[in-house]
Amino acid sequence: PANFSGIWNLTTSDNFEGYMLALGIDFATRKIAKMLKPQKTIEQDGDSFTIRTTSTFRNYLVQFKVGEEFEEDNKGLDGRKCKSVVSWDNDKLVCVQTGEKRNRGWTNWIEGDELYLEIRCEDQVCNQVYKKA
Ligand code: RET
Repeated sequence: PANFSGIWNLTTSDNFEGYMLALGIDFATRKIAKMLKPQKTIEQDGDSFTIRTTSTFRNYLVQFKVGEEFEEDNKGLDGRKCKSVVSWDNDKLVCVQTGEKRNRGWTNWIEGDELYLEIRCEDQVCNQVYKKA
């Protein structure tokens, strides 16, 4: 399958505000968060992943093995706990985050030197593009 390892810098982000609203993120946090240009640092060892989202404001860490359900606490985001599981859909990484929020999850894939990330919550979809550093 695909190799996501590397450092990726945000270039474009569409409807991050809608996604944050769906998560119930407060106004002050949204104002700061939408100005950020986060960086993703991905370490992939076969089906084991460490994905670090870092910014000047707040960081988020998620670690998982494809196909193994894990508890995700979403600390620093909305703080809700989810039972999450990531699977391969061809060369796309698809995460389903089961919890209080309906239709919550994300999909990650690579095209050339760009990383695409679609993040979903309820009826909101945010699309981001990251460029390889
Ligand atoms: C930041 C800043 C504080 C507010 C919010 C954030 C959102 C982080 C998100 C991370 C998603 C990570 C994923 C990793 C797997 O590929 C930037 C920490 C709301 C949405 C999907």
